[in-house]
Amino acid sequence: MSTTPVDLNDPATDPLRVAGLAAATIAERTGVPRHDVALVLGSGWRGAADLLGETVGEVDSSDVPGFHRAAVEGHAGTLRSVAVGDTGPRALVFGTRAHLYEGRGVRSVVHAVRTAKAAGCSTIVLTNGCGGLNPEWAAGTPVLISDHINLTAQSPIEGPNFVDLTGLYSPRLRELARDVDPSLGEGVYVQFRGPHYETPAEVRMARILGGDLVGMSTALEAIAARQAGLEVLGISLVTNLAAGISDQPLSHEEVIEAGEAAAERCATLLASIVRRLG
Ligand code: 8IG
Repeated sequence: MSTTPVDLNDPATDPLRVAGLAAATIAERTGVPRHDVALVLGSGWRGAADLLGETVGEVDSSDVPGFHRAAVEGHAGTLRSVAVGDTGPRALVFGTRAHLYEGRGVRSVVHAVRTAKAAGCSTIVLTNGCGGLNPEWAAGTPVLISDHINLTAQSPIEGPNFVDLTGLYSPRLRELARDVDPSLGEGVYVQFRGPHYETPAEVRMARILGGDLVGMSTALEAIAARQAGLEVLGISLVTNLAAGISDQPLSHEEVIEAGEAAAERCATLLASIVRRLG
C-alpha cells in the first residue's frame, strides 16, 4: 500500500497535521490506538526492538505520511508497536531516523518525534551511535546524554517560540537509567551536520566547548520533543573514538562492527529501562 506523498517542506504544510496523519496510519496498521513511550533506535541499538517485548504490529515507514525509506545501511526502515510485558508500556519503536545531512529539512528530521506525540506518547528515548571524546570510553560504551550543544545552526521550532531547554535530558529518567546500570557515565552531546566526520581540530573545538560526544542526530529531535512536552531520555553508544582522539582513521564499517559487538548490552539496557517506564 502506498500513501499520497506529503511535502513536509511546503510552507503551506502544517507539520503537526502530517504528524497526526502519521499517528492515525500507525494506529490503523498496528491495531494499537495509542502508545506510551517512543524509541528512536540509532546505530548499534536496533537489536533492542526484539528484546523489548512482543511486536504486535509492524509498518513500513515509507507507508506512513511524512516518512521516507532509510538512507543509511544498518538503519531498519520499519515502525513497530511493541507490548512491553502485560503491564508495561506500549512502545512505538522507530527503527529508522531522518538525518539533517539527507537534505530533507528539519521538519523531516523531527517528524518521528511529532508523530510519537500525536500517537499518545509522553516519553521518548532517543538513542544514537556517536564518536567519543573521552579516551576512557572504549568503542561499545553506552553513555547517558546530560545535555547538548547544537552546532547545526538550525532549529525545529518555527516562529517566535522561545522554548526553554533547561533539564531537556530528564534528570529523573537519567537517574532511573543509572538505577538499572550504575556504571553508566554521562556526557554532553555535540550535534554536527555531517555526513563527514569531524576533523581532529573540530573535535578539539568540541572538547573546548564542553562536549563529550560527537554525532549527527538527536539534538534537533530533543528540542522538538521538549516543544511537544515529551520527557526525553538520550543514550549514546560510543562506536568510535572521535577523530584525532585515537591514531586510527574513522570508518563506517568500524562503527557498524562496534555496534554489533555492543548490541546485546544495549538491547538489555534499553529493555530494562523501558520496562520501568510503565
Ligand atoms: I556512529 O565520530 C558516529 N557518528 N559527527 N562523529 C560524528 N558522528 C558520528 C561519529 C563521529 N561516529
